[in-house]
Amino acid sequence: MNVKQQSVNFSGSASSPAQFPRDGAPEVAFLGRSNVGKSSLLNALAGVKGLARISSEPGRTRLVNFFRVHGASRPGGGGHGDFYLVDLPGYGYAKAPKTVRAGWERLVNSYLGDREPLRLCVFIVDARHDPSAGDEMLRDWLDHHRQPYVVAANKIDKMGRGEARRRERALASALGSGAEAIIPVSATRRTGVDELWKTIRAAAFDRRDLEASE
Ligand SMILES: Nc1nc2c(ncn2[C@@H]2O[C@H](COP(=O)(O)OP(=O)(O)O)[C@@H](O)[C@H]2O)c(=O)[nH]1
Ligand SMILES: [Mg+2]
Repeated sequence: MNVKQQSVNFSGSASSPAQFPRDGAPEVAFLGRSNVGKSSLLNALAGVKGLARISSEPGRTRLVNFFRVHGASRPGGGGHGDFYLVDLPGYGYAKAPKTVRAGWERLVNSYLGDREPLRLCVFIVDARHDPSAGDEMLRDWLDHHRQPYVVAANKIDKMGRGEARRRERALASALGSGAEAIIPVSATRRTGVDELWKTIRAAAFDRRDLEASE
């Protein structure tokens, strides 16, 4: 990829589908429970510290945040273009009131069920733990809406290599066969971040999204 030409910047927040972008640029969505490292991973991918605010108050972010990637290239050549990284609100914050949870379900379900530009979901889990009830709910939604997704198993810096491999296998069997791949990552150490970025660009730049210029 041409690192010099690529840049990522915050594009806007939405509290309802009416506020989602309308330019039709492809989207790759990030989903996972609160505190799993979603913002950290977005920052690691963008290479910009503090782009997606790393929250010290889990559960507070209830908006869908759009980050526009400018001038990214398709892995293996074949063109370049713009797309959005979409940061969806996290789930599983125990103290969240019922009304907040219901609002989350509505917003995320409407996004997953009816978003034409969506090309891939990055489902982030904590590599150390088996899927939570919220993770299983999200997996069922992704399957139900037939959304392609990869699992990013984050925080592998907290374990050795043997344990990381064991956890990868455990997550693969716990999450079922719906995932296209399980990618072990560490947002803090940037482990696996390049591989994830490549997967994201390949999905975003489906041939139909590319400009004619090569
Ligand atoms: N050890 C470790 N900590 C991480 C990693 N990614 C995120 N964190 C920490 O986990 C906490 C939650 O991160 P954040 O990105 O705000 O999670 P979000 O709620 O999913 O957006 C923060 O204290 C991060 O520093 C990682 O790969 N390894
Ligand atoms: Mg966050």
